[in-house]
Amino acid sequence: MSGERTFLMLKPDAVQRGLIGEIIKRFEQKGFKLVAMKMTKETEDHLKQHYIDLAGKGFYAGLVKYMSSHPVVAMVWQGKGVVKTARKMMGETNPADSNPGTIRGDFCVEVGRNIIHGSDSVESANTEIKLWFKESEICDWTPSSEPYVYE
Ligand code: IDP
Ligand code: MG
Repeated sequence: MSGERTFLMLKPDAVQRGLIGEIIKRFEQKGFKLVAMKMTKETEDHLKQHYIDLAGKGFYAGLVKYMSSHPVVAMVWQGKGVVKTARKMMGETNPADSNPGTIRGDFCVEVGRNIIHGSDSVESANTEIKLWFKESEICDWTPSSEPYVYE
């Protein structure tokens, strides 16, 4: 089975709106494997680092403030093609452009309240996983369903 991993985060809006279970369910039912998860409230510095690529954007300061002011659910998911497929399952950055059936298409309206973060490449996934989790927090396990998800 693939060792590819992605970093997914349920943003404050997902937590406050009671959507944690609904969103996790989709990745679980797809067949991806949850290997790390924690509810956490991180510092502004941590979120600045997480969103460093957006540092030049007008919304950067507000985004960092929002994301560091409330708890989020940080997760690592593993599976074949999980980085790209998770992004497809999430929908577009702007919920208005997201198809029904995607997470952002089904559960949110505005770009600043788009409920979920997902790494956009394997490289950024590796960087983000290192930023959010210690190696000891990541659980290497084999689901009994594995032969029924992968041939
Ligand atoms: P992504 O989350 O789909 O990868 P990015 O372009 O990486 O999108 O932007 C990161 C986050 O910044 C978005 O998920 C959204 O919360 C926020 N964001 C992006 N563009 C805007 C904007 O135009 N206004 C407000 N917030 C934005
Ligand atoms: Mg992004």
